[in-house]
Amino acid sequence: MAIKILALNGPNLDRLGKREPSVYGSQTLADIERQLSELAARLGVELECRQSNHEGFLIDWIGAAQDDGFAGVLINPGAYTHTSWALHDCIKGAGIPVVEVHISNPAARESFRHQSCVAPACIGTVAGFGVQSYALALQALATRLKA
Ligand code: CA2
Repeated sequence: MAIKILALNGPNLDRLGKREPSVYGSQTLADIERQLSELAARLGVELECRQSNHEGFLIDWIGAAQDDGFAGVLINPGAYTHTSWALHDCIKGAGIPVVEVHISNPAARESFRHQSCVAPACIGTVAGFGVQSYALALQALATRLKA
């Protein structure tokens, strides 16, 4: 059975490519998801991509991921990264590895972005490599799941 990975994007990431290209690049979320799906096929894993602006949807999806047959999760939680202990708790209880992804490097930005609520619950974080952060995170997670 193929390894299934769930790729989640949080609030405002549906607007990528439309604003702030100097920080987040000019690719849209659809571009990123297409490239990530192509990479997943090359890596021999199945990928499902979802986005929500609502914290509760992200929590529901992570909470159900293992029962839904996913072996791991990639998540860019957007600004919930810095506020959501609810996401932290659900990642802790997910039962499968979760990797945090960021396009920018939050540690090099405003001080309110320096804390990640989700990082302590994740197996790792990839940040600061532009949209390539997603590909690096997928490669790392797929390697971990195949090991
Ligand atoms: O660097 C990242 O990936 C972030 O998760 C992006 C979040 C930000 O709050 C985090 O600190 C770091 C924000 C995403 C908002 O993206 C927009 C893109 C275009 C237009 C408006 C927002």
